[in-house]
Amino acid sequence: MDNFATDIKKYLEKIFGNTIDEASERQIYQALMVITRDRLAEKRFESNKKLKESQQKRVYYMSMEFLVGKTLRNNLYNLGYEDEIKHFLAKHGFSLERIYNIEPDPGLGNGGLGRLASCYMDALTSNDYPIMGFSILYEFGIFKQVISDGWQQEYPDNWLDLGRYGLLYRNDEEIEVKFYGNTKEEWSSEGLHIRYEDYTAIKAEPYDLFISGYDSDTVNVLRLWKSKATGGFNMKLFEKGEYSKSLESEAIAESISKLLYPADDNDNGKALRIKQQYFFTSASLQQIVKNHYDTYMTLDNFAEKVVIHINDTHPSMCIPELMRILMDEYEYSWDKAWSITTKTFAYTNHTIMAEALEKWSVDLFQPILPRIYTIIREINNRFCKWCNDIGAAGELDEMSIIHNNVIRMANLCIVSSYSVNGVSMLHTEILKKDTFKSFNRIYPGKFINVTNGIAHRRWLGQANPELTRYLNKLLGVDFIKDLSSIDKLLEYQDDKAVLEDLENIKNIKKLQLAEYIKSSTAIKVDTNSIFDVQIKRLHEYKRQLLNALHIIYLYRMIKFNGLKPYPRTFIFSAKASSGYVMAKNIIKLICSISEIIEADPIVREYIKVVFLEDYRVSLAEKIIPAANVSEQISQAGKEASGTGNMKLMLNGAVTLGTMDGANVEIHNAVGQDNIFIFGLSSEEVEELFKNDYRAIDYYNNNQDIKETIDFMRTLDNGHTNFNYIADYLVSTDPYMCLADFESYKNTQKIVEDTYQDKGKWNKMSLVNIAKSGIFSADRATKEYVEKIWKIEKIK
Ligand code: 475
Repeated sequence: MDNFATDIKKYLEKIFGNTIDEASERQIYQALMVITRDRLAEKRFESNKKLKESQQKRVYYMSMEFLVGKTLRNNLYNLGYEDEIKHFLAKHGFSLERIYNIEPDPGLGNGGLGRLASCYMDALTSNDYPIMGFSILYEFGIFKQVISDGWQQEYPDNWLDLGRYGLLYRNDEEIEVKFYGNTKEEWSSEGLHIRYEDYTAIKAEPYDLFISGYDSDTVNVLRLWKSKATGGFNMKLFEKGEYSKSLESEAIAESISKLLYPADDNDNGKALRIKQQYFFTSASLQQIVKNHYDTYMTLDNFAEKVVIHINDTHPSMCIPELMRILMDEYEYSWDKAWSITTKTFAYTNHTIMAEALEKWSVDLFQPILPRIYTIIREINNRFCKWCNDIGAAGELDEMSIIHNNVIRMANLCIVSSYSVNGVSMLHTEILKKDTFKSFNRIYPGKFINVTNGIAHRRWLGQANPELTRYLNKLLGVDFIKDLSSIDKLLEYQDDKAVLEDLENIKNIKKLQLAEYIKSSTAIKVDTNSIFDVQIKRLHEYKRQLLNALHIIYLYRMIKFNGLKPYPRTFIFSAKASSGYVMAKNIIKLICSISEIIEADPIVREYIKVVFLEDYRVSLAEKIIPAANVSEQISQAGKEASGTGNMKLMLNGAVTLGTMDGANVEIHNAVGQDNIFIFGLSSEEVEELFKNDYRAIDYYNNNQDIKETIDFMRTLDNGHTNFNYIADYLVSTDPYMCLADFESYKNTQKIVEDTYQDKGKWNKMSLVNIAKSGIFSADRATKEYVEKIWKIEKIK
């Protein structure tokens, strides 16, 4: 550590010509980022050496998104340097906390799927497993959200400006990726050869982000590819005097890694998205195959040494790409290549929403990736033939990979992977019984469940140091190392002093959040009120609208019916995909309610609504420890798992939710008495849907719903009214907010009453913390290791 301090001083002298006492915070930040990165690079060298020597099996985790969150705190925490650096900097008048704030959130993801990938990288590294992540170095991550007059506006997130110091450019490992052109089949005495001509080559430049582990010697790598035009600009065009055209093609090449698509459902039909997917999967596969070949001088044992995990279908072009490399570059026959391929890939599905299952039209796909297309077509032909042979031809409408001139990527993944998993018990059941039921019949045992988990070291250890310190002292077990030991807390469920201590810690976190709320929205909130939190992407199926409708109900009851509820602060934070009109309208509705309540001297004594802009990992880290109620109110059957629900529980919030996704397992863990469940079950939702859900009947038959919706129509602050949303709720809403309203409203009342019994509430909160062990990413990744990957720790 002495060294670390010396390194900081040296860096400041060398790069900025400053002593530490002359340095700016910005300079200290850069020094810390670079030195930490270099320390990790050294550790990486050692752990990689062991990995090479052991020749053990490795996992490559392919994901279009990794929502890594800030790295500096995480790395210093994991390396065990945090306290010493804090003191060293304090001696020179700097606050480490302020330095941490300089780092931008690397927003290389949209939401749950991307954050899950990062939680898993962290957990696997802490547990010494060999994993390497691959993704794209988006120049612009998820947009910055600014709320202006209640409307979401999107601004570019130029995270590399300050974020680049954590990256190491590996110019020695550049790779070329080819697009467009034509393939020619050539027969010779040695058999069929594919010649690929007139293609456009693009360079993939690798940038490595080191992933540290907690109290471990292992350092893993997340490799991010950046696209570059080959050779600057097109010399042929340049010589012909077509300067601007030559620059144009350069701009197109580099646009591939320009930005992250900001939709967490799927934007079908975008050529740039296809290029992004192929760009990063091809570069990664070429790298993986080369590494393997350099080590073993053969690819025959590829599947014994390599697992490639595909995080949803976005990286599914890995599959035909491996086939292409094996056949076109290493001269394997189809059958041999297929045998290797089908033993290499494992696929996780994260969604059953039909519109989010990726499909590409052949007309769009084929010209961009002609060779990859012919391989997919051949996989499909052989699959269809096999289905005929086994008597499953009748189900090909559901199962064929290419159907009505559309390529169904999930089907490609299922046919080609040795393992397919869902992300919660309920989700996996729905995959098996409904979404992919024919596949489940012809591939018995291929579908398995691995319930999601979260990196508790970040979401408790770092986000809530107050609670962590307290539990450490109280329990005397190292639950940061092993979260399952946190269940020792159950011994204190009737200990008044402990329950009060927990309440006091919650209040400290509420106070901190209240200060943040005041500074960012100017709204003053009462920390004695219930902090009721719904934070997640904005989606109709997640039903922020149901929450808003209930708030409007309360508003009306307080204003006109003398209702005096226990004070509550409803906290929302959510980004809407930029083209998602309804989602943006819902944000506007929530912001308008917030404004109307603030302007009402009576109502604002009881309820407040806060919409915090720019939801991101670092904001979640502020909100979650302060929450009393965790709103997980998706329509049953729609949320594959949820992971925010686990983070909130871990920090002592009590779930108010439907029987959906991992809520079901939270319910099983804490028991009926420590959770608030409401609403239709997923079977009941299905039933009602089949029998023609008629929202208007709920409006006509339920006085509260009628009055609330009528009142919603009168909420007209200036130029906006919400007739549009009211009409939707009483007519087409497929997520059936009205069907669950009565049950939600009643359960909200129970939440309110329970909260006032402080002893009871604190005990519920304690049980939630104590039972959160199974939701650790350590447990989840251990299941991947044992059930799917069959890998061992680095020796
Ligand atoms: C589920 N993102 C959560 C979480 O398993 C679940 C889709 C298309 C393009 C880009 N991003 C996406 C998702 O589908 C996604 O985030 N899914 C979420 O994955 C982790 O907990 O229920 O909605």
